[in-house]
Amino acid sequence: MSAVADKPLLATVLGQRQSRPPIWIMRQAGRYLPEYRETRARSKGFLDLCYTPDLAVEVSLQPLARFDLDAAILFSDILVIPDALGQSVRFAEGEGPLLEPLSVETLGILRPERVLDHLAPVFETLVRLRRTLDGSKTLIGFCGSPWTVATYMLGGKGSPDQAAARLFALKHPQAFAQLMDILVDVSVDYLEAQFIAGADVVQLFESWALNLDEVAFARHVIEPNRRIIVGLRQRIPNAPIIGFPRGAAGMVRSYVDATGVNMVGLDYATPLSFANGALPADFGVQGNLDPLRLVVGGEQMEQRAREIIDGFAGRPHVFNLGHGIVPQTPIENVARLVDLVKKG
Ligand code: 1CP
Repeated sequence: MSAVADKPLLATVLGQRQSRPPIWIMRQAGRYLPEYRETRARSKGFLDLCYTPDLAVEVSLQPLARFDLDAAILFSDILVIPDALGQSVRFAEGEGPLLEPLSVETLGILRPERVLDHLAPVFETLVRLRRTLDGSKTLIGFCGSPWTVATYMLGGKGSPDQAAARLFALKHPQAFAQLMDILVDVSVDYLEAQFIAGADVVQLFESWALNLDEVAFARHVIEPNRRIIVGLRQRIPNAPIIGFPRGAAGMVRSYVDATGVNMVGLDYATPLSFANGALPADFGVQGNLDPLRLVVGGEQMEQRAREIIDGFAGRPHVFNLGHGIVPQTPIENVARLVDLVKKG
């Protein structure tokens, strides 16, 4: 980790308020950029892109070549973990990910001991990014949180209600706990290795923290994220961590208090007044513009972006979307948003 003071985004995650919020954009490298599609076409497939440092570095830096963003995020995916564990993971062109769903009987195929070796190219990508990046830019590593990764491992693909994982957790609590233990342990190793390779901060993507009752939320979201953070900080003291529990709603304060994240990412359905009321006055937030406002641009985007900046002006704030940027986003709208956030 290099000097915090030189990196406005890292400093904000660590609790320092800035006169203008720093900005990065979730899923900033990817399909809305023609240069990404060009690099993707040169690869042998999406996972090959993630595991080829030359290409992954190129793709990670593409958004920073166009826009004055304050951070680069490692180009990879949350599903490299099931792949590294030995589960079959495919990314069909133009579709989402497809996994061979796990069952109680097939849990035993998972091989935690091979994860770090399998993911060595990801660490190499971070080492090279660290060397290349300007000193003012924050380098973000990440992993999927255990519940979110488990929804794909059990359901085989993204689903609107995560029913496969919710049913599995209710019907087979012991097998489910075993799976979560594996994911917690490998995530600690994986994130530790990302810091050693040069990440300044990591984000825990809990993209499917929706649709859980409070008991399940405490058990499947709060507790595993807390265990990852405790485990990680035993190895990397004070490791800077952003948690993004999408859909946490009324559970956001419990999540923040129990997990120990430095900053919480808010989805776009979270009202600014609710967040300000629920969170401690000096606690940092990231977010939370609706990605579809970025598709439409103009006043629909600008007015809301200003409301968000004003709404969180009293606390550390990293500007971001409230979920990932979508492929149909016009590039000129991204340029305008970055300009507005940085200059007003
Ligand atoms: O065909 C292609 O080129 C693949 C499209 C793509 C890309 C560009 C996928 C498949 N993943 C990614 C990159 C990615 N994914 C990054 C890289 C860096 C960046 O942010 O720029 C990151 C951080 C992710 C994280 C990720 N993958 C999440 C969490 C964030 C979120 O958006 O909720 C999730 C849920 C995934 C799974 C995944 N991988 C890819 C897709 C299309 C999906 C979502 C599938 C679904 O709908 O459930």
